Amino acid sequence: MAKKEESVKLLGFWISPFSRRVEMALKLKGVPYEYLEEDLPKKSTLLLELNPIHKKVPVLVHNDKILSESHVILEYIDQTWSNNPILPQDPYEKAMARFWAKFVDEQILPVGFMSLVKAEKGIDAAIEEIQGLITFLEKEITGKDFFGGKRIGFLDMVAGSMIPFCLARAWECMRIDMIPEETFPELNRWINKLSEVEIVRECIPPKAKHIERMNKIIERVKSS
Ligand SMILES: N[C@@H](CCC(=O)N[C@@H](CS)C(=O)NCC(=O)O)C(=O)O
Repeated sequence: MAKKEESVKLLGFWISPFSRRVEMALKLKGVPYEYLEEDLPKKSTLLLELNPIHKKVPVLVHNDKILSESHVILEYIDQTWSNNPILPQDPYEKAMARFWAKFVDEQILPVGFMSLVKAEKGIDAAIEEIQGLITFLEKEITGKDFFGGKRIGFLDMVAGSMIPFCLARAWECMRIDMIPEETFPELNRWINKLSEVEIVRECIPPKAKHIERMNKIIERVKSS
């Protein structure tokens, strides 16, 4: 828990999966924090001052320390508040959690959104490519409750904020069943379990409002 004199502030944006995962971590640790909502694509002067390099949310301000980039922030939170560990202790498992988290953000996200919406090689080719990537996660979750084992951890926060509660909503707008139960039974089981976790439920964007905003973003990307 945060000590009394500590100040923890999070600059975020409601539909940002990167912000959502940081909130999950703070809630899991029971750290009190002040949430400052950005209004993207407009950016506050505060955001530009705190994150002049990337100019993106999330930004965590812990007392006089400023952190950006969600994976870095999650690791910082995990090491600063040691209760309810987020990353595995075992060095190999820790490295693997980081590896798969990068895979989600750097490979699944661009193909699962931009390439799909643009569909330059056709929609079927884009779906096949995304499902090929998702198959790796299906194998990874097989036999486990969560990626983190019995409880949610680093990869659950990264993949959970990104896949079921962000990309899947874009796929729904496009009427695509990207993760059908028959093909991805283990991932569907994981998504159902994740949806029951209190802190996850508290952090995911309200669905109807999210879908409405996603439709607008998709239209903007299509016409760009
Ligand atoms: N790699 C960053 C990505 C953060 C990110 O892309 N944030 C988006 C919101 S979802 C943002 O602030 N975008 C503003 C912009 O690109 O100008 C992280 O893990 O935190």
